[in-house]
Amino acid sequence: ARDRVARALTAFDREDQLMASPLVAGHAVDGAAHQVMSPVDMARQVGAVVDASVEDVDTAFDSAVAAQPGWDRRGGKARGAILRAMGDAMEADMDRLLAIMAIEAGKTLADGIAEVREAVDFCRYYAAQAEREFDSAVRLPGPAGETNHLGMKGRGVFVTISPWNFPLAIFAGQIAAALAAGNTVLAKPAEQTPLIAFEAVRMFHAAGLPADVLHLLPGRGEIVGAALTTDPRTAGVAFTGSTEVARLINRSLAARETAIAPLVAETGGLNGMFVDTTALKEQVIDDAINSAFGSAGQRCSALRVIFLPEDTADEIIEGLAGAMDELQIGDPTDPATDVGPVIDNEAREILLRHVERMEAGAKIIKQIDVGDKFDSGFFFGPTLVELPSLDLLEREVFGPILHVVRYKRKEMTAIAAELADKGYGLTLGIHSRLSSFHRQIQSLVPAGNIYVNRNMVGAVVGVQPFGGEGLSGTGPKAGGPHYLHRFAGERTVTINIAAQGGDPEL
Ligand code: UN1
Repeated sequence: ARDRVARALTAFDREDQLMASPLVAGHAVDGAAHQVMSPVDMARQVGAVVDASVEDVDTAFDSAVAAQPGWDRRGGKARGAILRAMGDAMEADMDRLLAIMAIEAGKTLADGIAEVREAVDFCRYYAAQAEREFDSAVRLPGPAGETNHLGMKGRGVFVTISPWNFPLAIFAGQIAAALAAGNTVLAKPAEQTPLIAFEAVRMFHAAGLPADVLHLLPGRGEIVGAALTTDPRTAGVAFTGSTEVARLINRSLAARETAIAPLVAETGGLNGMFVDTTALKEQVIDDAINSAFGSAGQRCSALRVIFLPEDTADEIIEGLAGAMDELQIGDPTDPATDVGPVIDNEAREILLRHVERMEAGAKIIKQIDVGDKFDSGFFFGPTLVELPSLDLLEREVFGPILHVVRYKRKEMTAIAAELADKGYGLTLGIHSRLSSFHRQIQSLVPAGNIYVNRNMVGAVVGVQPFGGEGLSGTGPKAGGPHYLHRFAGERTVTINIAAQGGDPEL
């Protein structure tokens, strides 16, 4: 794999530049391009992107509205076949996708491989569901003299707005779900990662998706995102990103005088891991390091606060600090690298300010020095902070910072309740050999995904459906059996069979 990625990177180096632009009904829109920079090497321009204009959004809507009934009528099997072809294409072109994500998003090779697999899994999972559930209505029991059938169809034009931290898996996953359910799609990628998105949309079209069924609209949230979510033609929005932006989208949708549209939102988390004295310490350390610092902590599922019992806290903290020394930080295209850069300067500034604030009220136990890498790319040393209380942590901190809180046995319930009060509910880790402890923590802390005696990131499509509650999102869970239903309209058809001379099915 290493050689193949190296070849893909070399091929990539030779290209003058990668370009991304709006793709409206298959046409790459021309315009003034601005630079896409790499988080790995600040001096390096990776490519350029032309942002969509409000007129492009309008044209894309016209085209997608016209194409939707035909796409829906094709049926689940035909739609599934195209999604499967897309999955196969991504699998076959994995090296190129890894290379683009490493340079544009700073993804390590291990993370990139997992991400391409996840994107492929999403396509196949939703394809299978479309094939199974969308071509026939379910007959329901009812009174004699009539038949009742429940069927599903697309809602119309779905808007997808995706994050830079999973610029392929979540981008393609949202699109695949909306398409599988019979919608046409207007997709807005994150501002930081238009290049991989452009590549993915071209691959969807090459896999047989008609050009008017999926449109790409890169650009800023304030302009393109706002145009997409205020438009009366939007039948629904799938969004992954911050809680604040999910609220804005909700308001935009609600302010329209057209159809009341669903929002499928997957937002932030303030994820905790609760450890008791029966936990296996080596396992705790391994899982905490992986969950907090993997992907440079840039996952909504990542561990942010570990709660340690006072009897074993010192030993575990020492183990965590030791394990942090072993982390390889640097070039994401080097297979030995564990932690790449954070996405951009703004992201790093927020982390730096957070640590400054922590220096006042908390104790910085350890911060890895990234040396001169700090000046070449947006690297940020993994940091371990001990908090006197949870009061200092109000919201999600998106990066490689792990907070520790020590607790006395009799304070445990109160501390868990304090975490619950923050209002998030995404992932939760529990390390203990007592099932009574598992049950107690689960009853105290809201979470959509609970991981017991293991790490808490990397939910597998179809196996660990993923999504949160409260400030963390609306559900239903991505990669789970109910997700597609939120993208679909249900239709109940009741027929008075006496009036047409008998049950047509008998
Ligand atoms: C996100 O980080 O935006 O389980 C969500 C996981 C991933 C998280 C994706 N599914 O780690």
